[in-house]
Amino acid sequence: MADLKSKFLEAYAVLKKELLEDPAFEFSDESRQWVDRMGRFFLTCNWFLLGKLNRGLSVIDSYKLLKEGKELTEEEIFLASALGWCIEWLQAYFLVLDDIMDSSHTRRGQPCWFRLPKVGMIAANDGVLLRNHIPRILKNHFRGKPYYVDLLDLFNEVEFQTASGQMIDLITTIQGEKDLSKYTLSLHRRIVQYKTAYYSFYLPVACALLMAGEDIEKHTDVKHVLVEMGTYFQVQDDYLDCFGNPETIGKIGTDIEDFKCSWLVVKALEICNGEQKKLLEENYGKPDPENVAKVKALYHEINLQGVFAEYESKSYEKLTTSIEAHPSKAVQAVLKSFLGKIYKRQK
Ligand code: DMA
Ligand code: MG
Ligand code: MG
Ligand code: MG
Repeated sequence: MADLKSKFLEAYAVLKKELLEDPAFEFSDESRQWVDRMGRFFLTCNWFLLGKLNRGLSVIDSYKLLKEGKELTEEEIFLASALGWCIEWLQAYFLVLDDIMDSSHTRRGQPCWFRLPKVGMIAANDGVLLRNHIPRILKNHFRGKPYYVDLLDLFNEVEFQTASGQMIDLITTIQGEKDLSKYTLSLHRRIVQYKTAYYSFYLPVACALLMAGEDIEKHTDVKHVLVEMGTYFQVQDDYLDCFGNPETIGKIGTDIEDFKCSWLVVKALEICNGEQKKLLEENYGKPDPENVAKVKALYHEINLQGVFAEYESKSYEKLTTSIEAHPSKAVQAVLKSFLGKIYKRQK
């Protein structure tokens, strides 16, 4: 695995060089430096230290498992890495905009990109640019492949689903219409399925399946399990937003301030008595640290940590059962490897 990680990083160097020499644009030194700095900020800086890059690496991981132990060629390793990096670019694009919209302060232990003095709202266009790096890479390396069109379709569809998920995440919080009664488990599920599960879980495996020559339309059962896993992953993200250690997760939570339809507030609403509900209504979605502290104290009082621990072990059991029902051992291995990476994660 250490070897695949270093090959994965080597592939980045190749892709980056190509992007900085893209013949479709006449780069000046200044613009090249800007893109280079963005790449270092989003794609390589800090990531291995924080132990992440899961989405990107999971394409090679999955592809390897699908090949059932057969030695991968250098070309296969490079292509799987390139697709992994495309997912990291997609993630960078969504995160730079997500941090603006969520008024976040830190990401991966450093200030959010848009918070940097020389960046500010240039970050909006940087997001667009990061997104545009994906089709440039796909064109350079996959244009001649029989699955090229399917790959483009896949990235387009998943991007559409993610942006739609972000839309519903955002429009449910619109100021002046603060109404906690609409925050239910089914609304939460809809948001997280679209904003997180498709791009973080389905996309890497679908990329590996396409590379392996599979028809992804025939793998609806795999998609279903991955969407469930992605939902569980975002519940963990919601949990860590409040209960995680900012030094470990690299970001400071903003869900309470932002009036987000987080799993925690949905569960709290289910458990709370009338008085506690009133406290929640008065304090949820306000920027003042005092209001936030009251919400957090309530979460402790009703033992949301215990409720989450129970959800976590139940989800693990359910996912394991669905995975073991899959007829292919290779596919089971792909899904189990994914689940193993996220179960009880602290970051
Ligand atoms: C993230 O939701 C979803 C996308 C598509 C970036 P979030 O705002 O909960 O993420 P984070 O907690 O990382 O800001
Ligand atoms: Mg966010
Ligand atoms: Mg968000
Ligand atoms: Mg979050």
